[in-house]
Amino acid sequence: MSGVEAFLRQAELPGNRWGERRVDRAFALGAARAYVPSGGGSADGAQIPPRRHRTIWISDTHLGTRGCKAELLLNFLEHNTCDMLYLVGDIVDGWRLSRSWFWHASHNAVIDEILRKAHSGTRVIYIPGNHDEVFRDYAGLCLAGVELAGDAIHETVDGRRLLVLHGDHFDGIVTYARWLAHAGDRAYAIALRLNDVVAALRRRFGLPYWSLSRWLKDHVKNAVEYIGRFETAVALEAERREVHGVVCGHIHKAEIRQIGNVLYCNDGDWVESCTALVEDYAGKLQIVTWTQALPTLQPQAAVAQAAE
Ligand SMILES: [Mn+2]
Repeated sequence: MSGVEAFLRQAELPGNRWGERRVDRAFALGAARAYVPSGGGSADGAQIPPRRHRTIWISDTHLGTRGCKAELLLNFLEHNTCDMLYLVGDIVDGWRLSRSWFWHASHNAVIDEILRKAHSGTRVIYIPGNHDEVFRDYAGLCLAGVELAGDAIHETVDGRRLLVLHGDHFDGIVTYARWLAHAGDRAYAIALRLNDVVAALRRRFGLPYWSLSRWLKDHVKNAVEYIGRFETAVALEAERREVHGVVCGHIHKAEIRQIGNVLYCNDGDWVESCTALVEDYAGKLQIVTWTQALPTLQPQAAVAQAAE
């Protein structure tokens, strides 16, 4: 039994069909790497030193659903190291409706890579979201080297205190146009499927990845309003907790901006925008969009982007 199986069995997840879909890690990694166009054989990362960060935050990976960009996520995790890794909720999804449970070899590889980080010195803190709320019952425990928490206070290297939480608790306050901004709604699922069609077409024509659903969020008035209200609600909570800033996920919209006295950070997602929030050793916070960072690993992709 692998570490991750032990991890999940311990949690006694309903509808866990892990055993049926088990594949060995070598195959999983091979399949995942085959997805990324190799661009001169550099995609295996052998010659590329990983980028070092003090802290990485990722959320809304939605492993267990078709929408998860697990291959890109695995590639990101393999090329980026950190002292602390925060998993800010909605990491695994889909087990409540077993019909929609989708588990690919690359999804296993992502979990294995996270556990590998945990076992080789990275402190991994998992703050469950609404799609993986089953783990909320285990807050305070450490499973397979991963610390579970309801929320957390992160201190940056320059001494700022950041409240880290998923963000779904603010849904009750914010009720505008969730259909687009909230993962799990039917319209959102349709937008994501359309997104994949667009992505496949663009790949066919050698164009870089571009997210339709992200574009909609930026341009549809209701969604823009919803996102604004969500961000304000989260910032108010941070102010109430007397911290310098907040890191959350949930709405699949990466952002770093000042809201009043609070630095609002959202690490985005891995179903459409493929983003992470990172802190360097000077305390500088930054959003990494892995679909843009990839061309530096892949010369061919970089050419395609330049030609657009
Ligand atoms: Mn969520």
